[in-house]
Amino acid sequence: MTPRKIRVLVGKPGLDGHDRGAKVVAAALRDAGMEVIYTGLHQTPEQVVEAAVQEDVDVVALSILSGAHMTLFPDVLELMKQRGASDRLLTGGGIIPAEDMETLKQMGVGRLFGPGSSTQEIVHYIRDWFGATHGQESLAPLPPARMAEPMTFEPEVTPRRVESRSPRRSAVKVASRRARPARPRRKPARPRRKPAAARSSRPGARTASRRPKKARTVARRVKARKTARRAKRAR
Ligand code: B12
Repeated sequence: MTPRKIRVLVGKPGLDGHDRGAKVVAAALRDAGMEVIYTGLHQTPEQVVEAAVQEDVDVVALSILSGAHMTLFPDVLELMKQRGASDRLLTGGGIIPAEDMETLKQMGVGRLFGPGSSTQEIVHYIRDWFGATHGQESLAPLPPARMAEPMTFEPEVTPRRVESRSPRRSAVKVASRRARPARPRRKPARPRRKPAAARSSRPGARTASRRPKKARTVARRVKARKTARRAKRAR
């Protein structure tokens, strides 16, 4: 038999919205040379099994973090039997207690993986099952490991050493600061204007010039009105 790609359906059955694990596992299986179909969120067991039959996959891999694994795995397993797909592997992972993993295994479900499982372990488990079921000659070699992309972005938070001003606190503490591009240097400030009193040689200019312009105009008008009233009375 000629080697061929392993076909995997990654399914998210039920109301579970945790899709990070499913996407991480799907990406790891794809990087290991498998053909991966991801169903997306909120699928019924019927939809998952229908997609598996239509796509003729070797492996049905479910991700369940909602706690509904004891209903969803047996439902999918039963539907796979009904659709003549019981020779395919049903595996998966998520938040599944060890005793539930054991019970599901007794029912015919494959190995299940909990939080923190290595994706390489998952890849090897599926490859081992495929090799054992279809013969080692049907197993395509693993593609070369993908090199990690070099980091091209600036870290958002950079440590900064801050001198503490308080003698009671430790002399130096480490604070974090958002990394910002360096600000352009400010222009040197213009020399401040001399106060009006210093500029003017007129006596009394100091008090007058200190008042705001509007106040000065009002004061002048009041004075003029008073003088006019006095002149009227004198007449
Ligand atoms: C991130 C997170 C969220 C995010 C989800 C973001 C997203 N898009 O995925 C948000 C904030 C949305 C969220 C919401 C909720 N969450 Co939440 N969440 C988590 C948290 C902290 C981490 C999950 C995660 O992404 N891990 C990282 C991935 C890479 O790991 P993983 O999914 O576990 O996948 C690994 C394995 O499980 C396994 N695996 C998983 N899937 C598959 C599939 C296959 C095919 C295979 C082979 C292996 C495999 O391999 C993966 C690699 O190691 C967990 C706690 C925890 N430590 O697990 C709680 C947790 C899953 N959440 C929980 C809960 C209760 C909720 C909410 C109901 C809270 C609420 N009351 O609103 C909601 C439900 C939202 C919904 N619509 O379903 C509970 C679930 C309890 C349970 N089932 O018994 C947990 C366990 C927290 C807790 N300790 O109580 N959550």
